[in-house]
Amino acid sequence: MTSEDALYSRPGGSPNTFYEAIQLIVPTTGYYDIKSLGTMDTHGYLYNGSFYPSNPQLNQIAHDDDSGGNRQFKLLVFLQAGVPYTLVVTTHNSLTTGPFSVVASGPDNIYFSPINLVTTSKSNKIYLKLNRNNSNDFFNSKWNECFLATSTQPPIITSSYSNVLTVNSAEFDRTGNSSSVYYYQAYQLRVSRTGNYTFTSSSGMDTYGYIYQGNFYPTFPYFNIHKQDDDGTGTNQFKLTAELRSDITYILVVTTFSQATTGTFSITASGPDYVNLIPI
Ligand SMILES: [Ca+2]
Ligand SMILES: [Ca+2]
Repeated sequence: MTSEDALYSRPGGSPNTFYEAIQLIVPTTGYYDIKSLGTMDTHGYLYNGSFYPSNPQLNQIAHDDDSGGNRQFKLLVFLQAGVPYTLVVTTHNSLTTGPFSVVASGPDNIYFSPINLVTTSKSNKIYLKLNRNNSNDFFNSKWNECFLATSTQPPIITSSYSNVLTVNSAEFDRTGNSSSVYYYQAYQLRVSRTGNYTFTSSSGMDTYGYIYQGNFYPTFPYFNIHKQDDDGTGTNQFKLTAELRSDITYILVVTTFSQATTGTFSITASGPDYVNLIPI
């Protein structure tokens, strides 16, 4: 869900919620289970045929808010083979954006097709996991390929984190000389899927970023460095691209090029799965 998505007024709910409309069709008639995964509070609506944002109750046949647990929708619906339906994913609150996934199970594949996905970056945002056997542990089964009709790329999931460096922040001398003061914010960094991840800063400060593998020792700043970068974005902002393994804990350290610099910053992380950053 991004700010490029369309807005509408959710029935009985918040005005100005972003939504994604996804066309679906099944080759076999039967009960299908469709739910969202993510951290946003989602709603799911199913429509028989087309969805009209200006009249969102027309054609509606199912709606759910939180049956999937963790504020995720879960729709158990009886779908007729060969009949086009529209799944609308939106959020409980206004103007909410973030990544989400849709997973489905049933007696056969569900074929999804995005309706209002207009850019390639957006086409990577939703991915779907299907299980033909409808077994109880399908959430633990392997991810299939992206089922979005327009996507040939693996999913790219982006998350953002903001923070501030102040005179009360932790300090170290990133040059290792113990003679200078650089404020920093350290994060415990874990991923649940091994792969290449990119971390980019955005700030009025000239930032400097490090990824440490295992422990970070402020008095030995060169020890355990996995990646470091100063100006990889070309605008004084760091851009760290690194392969991260799911079985290793890393430390991301955000600091500055010059000494004793304070200010706000944000970090955008992208990769094949969610990135969990915990300030430490
Ligand atoms: Ca919900
Ligand atoms: Ca820099």
